[in-house]
Amino acid sequence: MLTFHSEDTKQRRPRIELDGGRFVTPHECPERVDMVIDRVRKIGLGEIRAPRAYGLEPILAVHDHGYVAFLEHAWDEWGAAGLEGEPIPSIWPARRLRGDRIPNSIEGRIGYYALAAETTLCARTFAAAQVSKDIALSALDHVVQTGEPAFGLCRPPGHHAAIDQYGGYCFFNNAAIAAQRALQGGMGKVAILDIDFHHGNGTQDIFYARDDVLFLSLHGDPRQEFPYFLGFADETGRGKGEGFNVNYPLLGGTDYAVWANALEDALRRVRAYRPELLIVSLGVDTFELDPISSFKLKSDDYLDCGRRLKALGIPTTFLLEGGYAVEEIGINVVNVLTGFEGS
Ligand code: OKP
Ligand code: ZN
Repeated sequence: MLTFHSEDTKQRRPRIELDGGRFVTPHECPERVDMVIDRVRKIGLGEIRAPRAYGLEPILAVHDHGYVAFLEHAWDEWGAAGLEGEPIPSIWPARRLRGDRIPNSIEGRIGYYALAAETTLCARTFAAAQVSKDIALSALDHVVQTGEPAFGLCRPPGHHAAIDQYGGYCFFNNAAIAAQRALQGGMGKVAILDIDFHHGNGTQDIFYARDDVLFLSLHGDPRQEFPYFLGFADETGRGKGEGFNVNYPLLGGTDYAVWANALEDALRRVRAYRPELLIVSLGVDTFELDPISSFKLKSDDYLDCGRRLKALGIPTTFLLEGGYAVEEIGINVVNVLTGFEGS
């Protein structure tokens, strides 16, 4: 299987993450990419290719223009306002505040466009997020052109990025941008299966009222886990999107037997939908040793997961989302891919 990769994703190196009342070294770090690409090389998964540049247009096909412009300039504006450190929000349009007014001040606007505060902006965030999207689109194009699977080693991840909100380490929704391009290229139906530990609230947001993208997500129950305010089982879509959004909230401690049961239900629904393309939002923070998650998957379970995905027989694009057990992220991600390849 081809891997699409660029060292330029590592240009984003935030120094702080707000985690439970203290600032820690960010979990979503550039070393994650090194570990995955090392493993791809070590086991000889296949050729590693650089992405091509697609520009802003495919981003603007799913994200709000003002949001994208905000991300482009936020770092410079923060500094120009005399603010120090990394841009981080401190106020939001919470209930009964005006959510329909966009402030001029950078401190106001960052709260308007952020959905959470753990993720700081830093120099080159916009550049890295663009490269991440280029990796996703390059992988997508390869799958569309050849029918062969491909892996996009995306970083930063994308699935929390909503139409006009960033957070949860995500800025541009790589999976959604890829799905939208596939549809614009003439496909009728695309399925996005999100197996990251966290609910893909951004992907759900973008396609919630549409029937041309089936979105399914297996994740930690939002009563217990980030993003807390979306990802419940009763969110099934709106309008003509009714029935095309499927959430599987699972309790902390979930092991592979329980998780695979939910996966099989999701795969049954994918089959019934008969998509021309499957995009897998591939997070491996379901791993038992993940530092911020609470599922109990083991490294060998990812091989089995890959085999089950392969059994669908649908052209498949894998895009990296989360996974923060840095020592094992390469093994776990590549296990899904080798399981898929049947090796
Ligand atoms: C991004 B992705 C831990 C809180 C978790 C943010 C999680 C973002 C996950 N104390 N905060 O992997 O889905
Ligand atoms: Zn996650």
